[in-house]
Amino acid sequence: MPRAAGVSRIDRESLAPDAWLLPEFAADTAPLLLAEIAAITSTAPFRRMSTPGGLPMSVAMTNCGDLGWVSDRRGYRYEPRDPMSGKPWSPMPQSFRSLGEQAAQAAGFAGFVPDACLINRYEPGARMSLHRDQDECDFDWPIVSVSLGLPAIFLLGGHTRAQKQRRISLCHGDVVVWGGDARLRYHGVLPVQAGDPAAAGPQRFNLTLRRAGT
Ligand code: MD3
Ligand code: FE
Repeated sequence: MPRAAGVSRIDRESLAPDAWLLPEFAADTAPLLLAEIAAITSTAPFRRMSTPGGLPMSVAMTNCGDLGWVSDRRGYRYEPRDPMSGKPWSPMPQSFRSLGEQAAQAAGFAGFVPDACLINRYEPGARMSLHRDQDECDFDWPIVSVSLGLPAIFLLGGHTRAQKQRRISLCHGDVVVWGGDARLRYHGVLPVQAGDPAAAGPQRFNLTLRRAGT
């Protein structure tokens, strides 16, 4: 539900050292972000990539920017071209880049310029198991994540897989910045439940703005 004009709310909340939730930071630009996702996926459609073990992931993915994250039998890595078409990924839209820069700035990470954006699509039932993001060149840069559409319960773990996870709900327009000490924490997403399609249709999208190259 949109917030009434003039009604203030907390503008950032610490989730862990160096991890900041910016509630509804992307709410106003969400329609533009969704239009950009539609344009990107007209040439680089969402697809369910396989894990190195050969199982299809439940989350469908695509990318934009200079580099895109891919997974297949050969492993996880960043590639400058979409393996489905052999063509370079679409350039990162200005709206994605400036959202990433502004969110990082608001969380205290000045100078962040993303060069890669992984776009995840969760249909009801899709989930992401516990993992770390460790395929980027330099873990000194933060990752900015943007949630759109259906809400999800995010699992924030520790620095070992065994550490207990906190559950955090992420809603349409919420942005989280993961830097410094939080950058290599384990994390995952519980199965997304069906819900109100008003914001972005019967699905959840997540953008992760990253600096993957040097
Ligand atoms: C915590 N995506 O694409 S975003 C991913 O909602 C990924 O689609 C989830 O995990 C999603 O890799 C979660 C939140 C996120 C992203 C990167 C992180 C949390 C993170 C890096 C370090 C710690
Ligand atoms: Fe991740």
